[in-house]
Amino acid sequence: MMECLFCKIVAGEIPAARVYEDEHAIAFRDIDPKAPVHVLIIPRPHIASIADLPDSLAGPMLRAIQAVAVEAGVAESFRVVTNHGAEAGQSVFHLHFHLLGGRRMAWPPG
Ligand code: DGP
Repeated sequence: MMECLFCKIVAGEIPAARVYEDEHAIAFRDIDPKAPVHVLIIPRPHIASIADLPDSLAGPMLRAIQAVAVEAGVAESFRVVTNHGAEAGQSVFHLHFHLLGGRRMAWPPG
């Protein structure tokens, strides 16, 4: 899936401000941040969305999110969002979890 933008970031072909990586996942700052902390956590393999996430990666992705929250200094309070499908707001079709923090969050999201 080398036409995939986030696959290219995983491969290092497109630069990104990486803040975390392990054997399963990488995390980097969102190019258009919606909060003081806005990091995207993505699996290394190409997985289109959460609907295709295999059991073998579900736990590791959540652990990566926890680790990024600690490293970003927002472990006390943060929000995790993933959009599945264009109607829900997904624009990049490589699974990513938005980790947002550093400000008060409103509910419900738009
Ligand atoms: P979503 O709309 O849920 O699919 O979120 C996609 C996010 O990806 C959006 O918040 C902007 C971010 N994004 C798109 N292109 C790039 C890029 O080239 N670099 C980085 N760091 N983020 C990107």
